[in-house]
Amino acid sequence: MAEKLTSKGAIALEDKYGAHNYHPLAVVLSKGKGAKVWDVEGKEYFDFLSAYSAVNQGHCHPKIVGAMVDQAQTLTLTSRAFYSDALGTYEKYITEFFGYDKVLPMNTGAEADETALKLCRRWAYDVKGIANNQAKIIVCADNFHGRTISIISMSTDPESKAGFGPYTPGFEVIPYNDLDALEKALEDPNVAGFLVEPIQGEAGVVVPDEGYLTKAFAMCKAKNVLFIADEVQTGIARTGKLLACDHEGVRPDVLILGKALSGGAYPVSAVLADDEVMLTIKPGQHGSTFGGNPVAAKVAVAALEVVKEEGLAERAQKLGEIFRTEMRNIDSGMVELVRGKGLLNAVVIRPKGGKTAMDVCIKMAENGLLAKPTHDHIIRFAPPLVISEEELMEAVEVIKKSILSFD
Ligand code: IF1
Repeated sequence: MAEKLTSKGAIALEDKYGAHNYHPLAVVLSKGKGAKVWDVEGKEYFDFLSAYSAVNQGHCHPKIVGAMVDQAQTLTLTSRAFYSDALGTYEKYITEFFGYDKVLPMNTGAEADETALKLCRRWAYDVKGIANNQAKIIVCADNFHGRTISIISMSTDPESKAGFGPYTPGFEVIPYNDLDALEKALEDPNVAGFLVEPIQGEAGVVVPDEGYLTKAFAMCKAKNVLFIADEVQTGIARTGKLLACDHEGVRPDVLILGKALSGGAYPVSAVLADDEVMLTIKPGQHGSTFGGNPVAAKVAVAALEVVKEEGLAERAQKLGEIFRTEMRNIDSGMVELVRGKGLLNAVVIRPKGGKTAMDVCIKMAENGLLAKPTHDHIIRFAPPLVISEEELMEAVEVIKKSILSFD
């Protein structure tokens, strides 16, 4: 009988045999259910990262896992060389769910972003009539859209970008939440698209001014430029609406989804658009081995049904307001700023006595709550949207106790 793995043993294995492309918190998880996870020693935690907002429906949701297991025992993968009885049904469901003509199914968020970039360029040449290889796509400083070479070519974060050149051309970077900069950039007739996060997640849950998305969308339409929303992190009810763009009633020309599209059970991503954009990619011009596979199709339908059946957007809206109020009431100089929408929130930590956001996260882990800083002083708090109000208040007490322990 193999001896039970300890946290220490698990960390040693990853250190010796795994690439060092992450520096995880020293917590080794082995079980998850709803808003909670447990480490290998059986210690219980509230999960306030939700795998960067992929586990909105809660860990191991029975409906999603059930759909996955059923399909996995029936037919896992056919490739798109053939049809399957799961894909069309899923495509109908998701396009009606979000209100678009068509969906292009992929696996990871980065692949969906790359797919959106390719659709934008094809639309530029075949529909807008921009000269070949001249299409430009506007992006925002401090963006995060994934880790592929073309996506980091758009990045302004040295950590994500440095040392991976040469970079893909055709991107113009403007400041986020700056309509004058966007208006100026849109003067270029070769601009085909504007790719934007409705709330910048990795930048530290940066919420733009009210009306920014509406005005940006209108400016793009006035210049026949595609408004492309990356809702990989903000979508699927996370910010208190089905999509973060719904807070302003903006309907993106191209919608990018990932993460919680599967409830964290399986890599599922998607790009949604109407025919004028989507049909610019012809058979054989794009694809992926696993894109739209039967398991992904069934998992995504189940994950989206859970969002509706359990009213996750309304929950996120209500519990998010409670959370931000509680955070703002913490009587500590370390709480500099609280911001967010729905259950995508961040607390900016003012260092105290040399103690930083990371020290707060380590203390919270000791006290039974998992969260991680993004950049030096910002802690993102994003629990599964199925967290109960009672659990949320328990978690608030853990956060308070941890922060006040430094006072
Ligand atoms: C990491 C955070 C980072 C995303 C948006 C596309 C993708 C992501 C808005 C790509 C992915 C993940 C990636 C993960 C950490 C996490 C993240 F913002 F969520 F915190 F890195 F910035 N668009 N975000 O947030 O989706 O290919 O990962 O499925 O790379 O460390 P993916």
